[in-house]
Amino acid sequence: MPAADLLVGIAARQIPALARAVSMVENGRPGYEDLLSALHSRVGRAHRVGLTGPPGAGKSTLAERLIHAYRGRGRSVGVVAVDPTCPFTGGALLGDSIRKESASLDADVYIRSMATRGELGGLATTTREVCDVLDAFGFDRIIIETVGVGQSELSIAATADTAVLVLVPESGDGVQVLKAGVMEIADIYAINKADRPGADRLRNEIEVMLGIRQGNAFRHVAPHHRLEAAQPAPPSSGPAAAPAAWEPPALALSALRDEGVPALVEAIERHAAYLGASGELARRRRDRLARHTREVVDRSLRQLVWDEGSGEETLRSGLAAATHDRVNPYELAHRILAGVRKEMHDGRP
Ligand SMILES: Nc1nc2c(ncn2[C@@H]2O[C@H](COP(=O)(O)OP(=O)(O)OP(=O)(O)O)[C@@H](O)[C@H]2O)c(=O)[nH]1
Ligand SMILES: [Mg+2]
Repeated sequence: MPAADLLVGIAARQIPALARAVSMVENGRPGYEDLLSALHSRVGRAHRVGLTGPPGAGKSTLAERLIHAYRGRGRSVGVVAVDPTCPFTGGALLGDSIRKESASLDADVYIRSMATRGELGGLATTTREVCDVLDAFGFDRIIIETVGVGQSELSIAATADTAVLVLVPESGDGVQVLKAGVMEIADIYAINKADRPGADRLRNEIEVMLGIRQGNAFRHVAPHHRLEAAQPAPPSSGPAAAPAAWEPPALALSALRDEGVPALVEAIERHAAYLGASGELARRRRDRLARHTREVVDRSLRQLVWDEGSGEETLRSGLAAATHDRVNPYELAHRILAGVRKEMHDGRP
């Protein structure tokens, strides 16, 4: 399908056009940057929620609960699952109604699994761009599921507006996780599988740790920290009521039993309101725009040197010309770059 038809299809909210556009971006097929560029004016309306956490923490189960919750509020939802070890089946929890809706023309739910490919950092860019396509399509909420708590996963999580870190009682010492700096990025801590023992302890540790960060170790800690205590927050009276600083809540829930999910939805909505009212959303998006632009330039430069220019050729001939221990990588790199500069100067490639 030509890009122009894709644009028309996306404007008409047709799922097949969306699916094709996402594949085009995911695989970096010719013309994908032009497509993204053409869609750009429609990007920025969706609120993006990152679900990050260790393998098997229940992120997909939770994502499906969130889909239901959002649908109940009349919101449309797109989901991007990055390299899940247990891919979405679109089945276990998603009812027939939602699967049917996905197939209909005016779809309100779309779930997409992405396989890991490309080098580190590249995946974050591609994920962001796939989310941009979903955003342009008009989804109100976009959920990004990433497995793991390493740097590369966190860089994907950082493309979200609201980062939810999903932990489980088995995650072990919550304080260790915090100390590792892994949790710095989270706006909301979701302790899933609270139907199992240990959730209260983990939640307590997280709250104490967050309190210490904010200079008051016990500010967060409720008199008791049971699952039943995780009630929805009082509804905020609109964006004007948003606090001056965001205090990341730690919520216990059970995605499996569908307990505590409304409180999570409420926290996400409160965070969205906070971001808007505090100016933080505009700031984050500006930062992300700068980072994204740099990434696009980096990507184009790599392409210019290695794919379109003579870089690969110079590298190969340089390696072939001498025994390996004689090749000076700095000299060779300089030669490669000099070659590319000359090509640019001469109007090639
Ligand atoms: N006991 C309990 N099990 C749960 C809960 N939520 C999810 N699970 C189970 O945990 C397992 C993993 O759930 P997933 O939703 O696939 O977890 P995930 O984090 O998406 O997994 P990956 O994408 O592979 O990292 C499944 O067997 C779920 O049924 C929960 O709240 N309590
Ligand atoms: Mg999953």
